[in-house]
Amino acid sequence: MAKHEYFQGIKRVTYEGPRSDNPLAFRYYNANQRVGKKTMKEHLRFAIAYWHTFTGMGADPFGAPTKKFPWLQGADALDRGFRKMDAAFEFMTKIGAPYYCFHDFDLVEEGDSWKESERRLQKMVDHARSWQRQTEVKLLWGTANLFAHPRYMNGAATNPDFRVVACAGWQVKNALDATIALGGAGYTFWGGREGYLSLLNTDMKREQEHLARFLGMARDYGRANGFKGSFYIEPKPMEPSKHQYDFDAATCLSFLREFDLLDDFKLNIEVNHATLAQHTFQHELQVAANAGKLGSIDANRGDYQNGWDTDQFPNNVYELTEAMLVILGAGGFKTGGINFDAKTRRNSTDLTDIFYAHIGGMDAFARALLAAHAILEDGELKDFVRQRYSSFDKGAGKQFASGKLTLSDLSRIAGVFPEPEQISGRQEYIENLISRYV
Ligand code: XLS
Ligand code: NI
Ligand code: NI
Repeated sequence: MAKHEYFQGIKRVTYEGPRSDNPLAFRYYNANQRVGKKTMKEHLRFAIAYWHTFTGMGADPFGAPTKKFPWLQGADALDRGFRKMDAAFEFMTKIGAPYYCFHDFDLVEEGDSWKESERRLQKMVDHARSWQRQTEVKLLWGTANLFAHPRYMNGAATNPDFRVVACAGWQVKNALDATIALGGAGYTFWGGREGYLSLLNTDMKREQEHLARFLGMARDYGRANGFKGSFYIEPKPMEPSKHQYDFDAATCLSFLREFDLLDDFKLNIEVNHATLAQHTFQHELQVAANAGKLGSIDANRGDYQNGWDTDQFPNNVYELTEAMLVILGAGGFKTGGINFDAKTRRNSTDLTDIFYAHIGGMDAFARALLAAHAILEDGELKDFVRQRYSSFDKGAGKQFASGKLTLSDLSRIAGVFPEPEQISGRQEYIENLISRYV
C-alpha cells in the first residue's frame, strides 16, 4: 500500500439511498444490487480515465494549469509516475470503480530517448501490476497517445513521413505489451491526428490505406502475443484535425469493412464525439449495435452552446436512459464498459471535486440503468415498435422483406389497395412512457 494518503478525510464512498443528503455517498449506484440477471457493477463496468482525472491539470488554450495535484509535485518523472499511480489506485478504491483506462504516457512522462521511455513504462507496468493485485481494480483498456507529441503534427499511422509511422508503431507495440501484461480487456485506437487539415497537401486514399495496414499490424501483433481482448476504434469527426478519418460509427464500420478488419475491431462510442458529428449518442450506439460492433463507451457530455469536446460529466438521466435502452437491447457490455472520459472544470480545483464528479456520473448511469431495465421489462415500448412494423410479418409484406417480390409486384399490389390510412408515430406518447420511469 502507498505510504501517503492523497484524498485525506474521504472514506470509501458507499450507497446510502435516494434520501441521503451526504454529497460523498451514492444515492442510486448500489454495486451489488441486482438488476435483472446482473448486478449494477456487472452491468455498468465503470472505468476511470487516467488522463483527465490524474493528469489533466486544467490548462486551456488561454491559461496555465489551475490544479495543484499533490502527486505531480515530485522531483523526477518516475517519482511523479509512482505517486500519480498511488493516488489513482487510492481514488479508484475509494470510489469503488472496478476498472481504469490509460494512454502509455499518462502513466509516466515520455523520456528523451526510446530506451528511457521504455524503462519508465516498464517500471510503471510493474507498479500497476502490484496495485492490481492488492486491490480489485482491473484494466478496461489501454491505448497509445499518438497525438500530443510534436512528431505527430501531420498524423501518426497516416503521417506522410514513414519514419513517423514507425514511431507510432513503436509506441503501439509498447502500449499493447503493457495492456497484455496488465490483463487489459481491451485496446483502443482514437485517431485524433489521423486525418488532415488541408486536402491540398494530402493524399487521402494513401493515408487511409496506411491506417488500415497499421491497424492490421497491431491486431496481428496483439493476437500473436496473447491479447484476447477487444480492439476498439473510437470515432470522432474533428478536433484536433479538421477532417478525421474515423468521423462517426457508420464511417468507421465502412472503413473496417473495406479493409477487411471487421472481425477484430469493435467501436468505442463517446457521447461528446457523437454530438460533434451532429448525431445523438443513442444514434451512434444503435449504428454500432446493428453491426454487432458495440464494444464500449466513453461517457461524458458536451455543451449545448459550444462546438467542441468539453468532456463534462454526464448528468442527463433522460438521455442516458435512451442510451441504456440501446446498450441493454444489444445485450450489454462484454469486454467493454463505461469509461468516464470526462474532466472536472478548470475552476473545480479541490480534490473532493473529483469525487463529486464521479459520484454524479455513476448515480446518473445507475438511474438510467434502472429506468431502462424497467421499461424493457414492462414491454410496452418494444411491443409498440414491433407492432409498428407488423405489416412486414405476414402476407405480401413478409414476402417483400424476404426478397420474394419485384418492383412490378409492388406496383400491382399498390393498385389493389385504397390510399393507406394514416398511422400515428406517437412520439409524444412514447416520450411520456420513458418519463414515467426516469
Ligand atoms: C479525445 C478522445 C480520447 C480517447 C483516448 O477526444 O476521447 O480521450 O478516448 O485516446
Ligand atoms: Ni474518448
Ligand atoms: Ni473525446
